[in-house]
Amino acid sequence: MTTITLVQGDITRQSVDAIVNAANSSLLGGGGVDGAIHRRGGPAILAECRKLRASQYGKGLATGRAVATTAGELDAQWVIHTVGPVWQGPGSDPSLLASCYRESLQVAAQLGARTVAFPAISTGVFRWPMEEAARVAVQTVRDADTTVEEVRFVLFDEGAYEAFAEQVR
Ligand code: AR6
Repeated sequence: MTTITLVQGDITRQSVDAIVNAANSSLLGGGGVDGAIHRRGGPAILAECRKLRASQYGKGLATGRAVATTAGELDAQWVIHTVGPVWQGPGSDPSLLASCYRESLQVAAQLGARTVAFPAISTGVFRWPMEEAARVAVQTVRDADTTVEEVRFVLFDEGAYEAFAEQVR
């Protein structure tokens, strides 16, 4: 049984086995959580991302998929990079967003991670409405059959925290 916990704060300050990054398909960094993770984690993360691009991810990481690297100087063993879908307006298909959570948990379990921190994937630059994203995130984690013991959602601001709290109640 996976325990879901909620924290308001900065995901790069968490002590967990794996930190999930809301990346883009290039795997080569960006703004938001992605920028923060690379800044605090240091150059080792980008070095591994470049190796992934030079080997099995020559075309980048597809939306909804996940892949792990070192966590560099973060207080974690791994960063799991996943690419959320961009919001296309009302009626957007949530299945690729659900896939991000499911695949990240699969990668985490394969690595032996017991504690995993997630940001609210796709709710920043990719514009997914927070309430909808929170519903998909919490439901997908609840439905996952995983050996991961704790999923910690790390929400940057109070609005995000409240949206997730609404789903966990
Ligand atoms: N800790 C926790 N949450 C954070 C942090 C942080 N340090 N910083 C931002 N957030 P975003 P996306 C929240 O834009 O929408 C990047 O450029 C933020 O408030 O990071 O999936 C990538 O390279 C928001 O609620 O990710 C991609 O190009 C949530 O994290 C693109 O953005 C996600 O916002 C991905 O967009």
